[in-house]
Amino acid sequence: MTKITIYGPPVSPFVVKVLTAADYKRLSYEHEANLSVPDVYKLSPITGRIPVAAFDGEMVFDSTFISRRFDEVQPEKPLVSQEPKLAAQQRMLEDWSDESLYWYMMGLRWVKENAHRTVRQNRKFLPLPLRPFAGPIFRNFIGRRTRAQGFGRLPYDVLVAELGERLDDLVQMLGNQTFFFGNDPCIADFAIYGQFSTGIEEGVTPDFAEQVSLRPELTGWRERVSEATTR
Ligand SMILES: N[C@@H](CCC(=O)N[C@@H](CS)C(=O)NCC(=O)O)C(=O)O
Repeated sequence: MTKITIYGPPVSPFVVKVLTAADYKRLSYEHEANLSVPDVYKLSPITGRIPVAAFDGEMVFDSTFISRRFDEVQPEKPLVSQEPKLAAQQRMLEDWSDESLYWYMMGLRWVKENAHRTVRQNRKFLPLPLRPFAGPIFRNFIGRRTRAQGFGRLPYDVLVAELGERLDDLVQMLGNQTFFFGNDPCIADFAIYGQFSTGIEEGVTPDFAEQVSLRPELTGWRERVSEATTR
């Protein structure tokens, strides 16, 4: 059996994505959640991002590559359908969640209404001597990325309204299905679930949490993913 260790704190949506995917597949793994910023660069020198996971000591970076590896080491309960067209749709929705929904959530983490909470939440990841400077460090190295990407430049009410419209799109896509692509969850469910977790937990982005809570179809779906991954 492959020995798997997943590295990264569950404050990251991508860490939650791989943890829930592994739980759904009933994979056994170790989870190393307590990493400092320098640890991240040591463990993940190619991207400098978490999650990373060790498979029998071989390091794999990026939540998408890690999840693919899960299906290789254990094909049961596949994260992507065997049917090519369905698989393409699942990967596209996963990618939309990782590369687009993520930025709505990040944009809201760094608006002036929420940035102080984001800094407070992340201060613990800095080495002790740097913690007094957590505000400028995180605003400069992470917060400014939302401006570079573009969503960080949108007026607050526009960003919230656009997020609401994307959530309405998700409600439409879900329809009356149990999960986004039928009776079983797939990698797209876990990717969106991860973004929702970061957006809702720990009270950092109450605006994100409110937009989800206004849509009972999505809160119901979230509960079903949680049930499918509880061990
Ligand atoms: N595409 C990557 C994204 C990973 C990512 O952006 N991780 C963030 C945490 S949410 C990170 O490691 N940030 C640390 C940094 O930017 O220095 C994946 O799917 O794993």
